[in-house]
Amino acid sequence: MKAIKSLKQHAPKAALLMAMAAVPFMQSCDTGAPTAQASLLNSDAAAKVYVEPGKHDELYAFLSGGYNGQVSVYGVPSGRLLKIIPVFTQHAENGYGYSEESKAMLNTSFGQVPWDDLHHPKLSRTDGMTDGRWLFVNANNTPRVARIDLKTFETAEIIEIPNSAGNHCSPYPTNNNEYVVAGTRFSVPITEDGSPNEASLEEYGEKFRGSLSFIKVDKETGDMNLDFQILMPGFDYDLANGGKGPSNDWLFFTTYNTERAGTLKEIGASQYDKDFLAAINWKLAEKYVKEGKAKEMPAHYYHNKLDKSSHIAKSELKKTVRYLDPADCPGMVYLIPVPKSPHGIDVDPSGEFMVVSGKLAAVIPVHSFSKMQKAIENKDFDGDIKGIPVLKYESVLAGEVKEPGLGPLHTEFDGKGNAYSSMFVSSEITKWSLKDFTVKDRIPVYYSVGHLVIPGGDTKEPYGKYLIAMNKITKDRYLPTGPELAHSAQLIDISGEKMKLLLDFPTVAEPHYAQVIPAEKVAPNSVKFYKLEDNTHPHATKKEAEARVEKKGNVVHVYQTAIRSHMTPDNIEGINVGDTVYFHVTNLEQDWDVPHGFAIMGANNAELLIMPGATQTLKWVPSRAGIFPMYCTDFCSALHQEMQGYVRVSPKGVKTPVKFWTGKQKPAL
Ligand code: RUQ
Ligand code: CUA
Repeated sequence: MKAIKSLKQHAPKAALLMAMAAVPFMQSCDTGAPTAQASLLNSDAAAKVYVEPGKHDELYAFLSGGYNGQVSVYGVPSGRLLKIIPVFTQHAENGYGYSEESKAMLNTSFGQVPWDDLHHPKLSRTDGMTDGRWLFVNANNTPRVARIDLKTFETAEIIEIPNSAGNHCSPYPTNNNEYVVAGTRFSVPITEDGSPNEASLEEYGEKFRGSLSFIKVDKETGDMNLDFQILMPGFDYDLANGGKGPSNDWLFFTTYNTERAGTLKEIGASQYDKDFLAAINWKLAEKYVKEGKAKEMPAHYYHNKLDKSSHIAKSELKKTVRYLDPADCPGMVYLIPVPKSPHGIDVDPSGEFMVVSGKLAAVIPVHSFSKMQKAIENKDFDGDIKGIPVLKYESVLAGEVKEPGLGPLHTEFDGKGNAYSSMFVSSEITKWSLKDFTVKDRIPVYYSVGHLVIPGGDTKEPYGKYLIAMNKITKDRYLPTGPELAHSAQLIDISGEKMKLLLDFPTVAEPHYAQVIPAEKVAPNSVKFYKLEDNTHPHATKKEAEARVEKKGNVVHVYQTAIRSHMTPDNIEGINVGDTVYFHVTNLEQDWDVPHGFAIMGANNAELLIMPGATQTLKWVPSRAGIFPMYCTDFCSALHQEMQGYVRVSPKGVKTPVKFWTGKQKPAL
């Protein structure tokens, strides 16, 4: 452990880099192996996380699922998993991305993309505080931003981001969701005339550029619209966050690879001692756009929206995007040097401090917003890059946190003058003071923590009390489950001077960031069922008497209803091998927590899980003749097991008349 401390103080950057590469995970320098953890536990830890059966948790936590492309919802402090919300990945469990209604949600300019890598959830805001209306999340791989409606816990909308590759610093809202911003991690060749985005990889330095996208969010409906982009130098844009209070009009983005290395970035992007924090005055950008400074370029991207009353997702192909060039927009963008290869940028609740966690740096630099403004006023510049002034490091610096640990990644705040930073390499959380930037406490986490989150810790008034560390590596923390182990979250009590570990809980796939909000801001608005009378689905069947089968040529529409405990019709004939059959199933229930499922043998598809009052459609092309059972998959009543039926499939060309019935209903022609 000593070796690491001295390394941290004296070793040149290259040695630090090597040490980091060689030490994928490590226990805390100060407390040693996990065997020492018993003493770190609150003596009353169990009581603090115990939520009596039947009682609700105090907070909702929305954790990103990383490479599962979904969001998982937990109760805090219990760590109970409440729901997985499918967003960018097909979810066979409820038919998301498989049903005819939801398929379009995953449309992109590359076709239907059934998966993505979701990193950052951000709650919508009103006056700088989370309001519990929507959750914005990013797709890293095929650049997209989604909005989840927290009334229904459903993905309401997905917008693709053009001129982007690796949509990592995304989606970051301003204090009233005036904009949700998304920056590209990979720079790409951007051709303003619409010719193909192709260039020699050897021309990285000259031709590749970065883009920052500004998505406008409708105040009432939450609907997103890509308003404009800012074309930036070809760095890699990593993370972002909006200002608050005095810095309300600004957004900050960390950049790395300002060397613009096109290959072997682990070395190429670590040449310079400093990279940049890009500060963007979004109010000014908005003004420039209004004044007509934005130019338009051809683009090709999808915008998919779920219609609330029909529950059908519809896609729109967008063909242009507006953009601003910082060189034409004085005062809009500044670059602030930061120690090389920074990761997170987090703004403190007062809006004065911008904390930049440089994973390779031995200190955590804290920049000052007021000093930044002064430096701009005094033109304290160190030249410019493509017309963007570079401010002097010392002119903006408020101070540095010394010896925070190794590999700082992200910082959040408790609203009581303290900041908490995650240390990936030394596997710990470091608490430090915003007054004098000195370290006050540290606690080991198991292991290799990425993001951390404090309820409201990214707003102007954090709710304090808890911190959740989201760890990349679990190793020995749980019973082994073969080569792949669950990632883990750790709940830490931050209400006192000393941090105390309360609870470990496994997460679904890899949590990156999370958002935590008091339950009372979300729970009262939760929709219990959809009103049947408001269902505008063109294939809805609102009464059993209207259930039917219609066949034209080889296309069959089954208008089916489900109610405890039968489906109508439950006997169907007249379908042939190779027909395209659509089961439009309407759940007639008007009661909370009574979904019905629908599955049919051999379907090359997922099931449907139909919410009360909604209609969902399963497409099925039978490949062989025979009798095909279908049934409800969700145990909905004592007679759930009886909620079943048959479909007869006749060989191709055989003219079996179309007939359907349920119970006493007479076979109809
Ligand atoms: S990242 S572990 Cu994808 Cu938010 Cu920092
Ligand atoms: Cu409906 Cu089981």
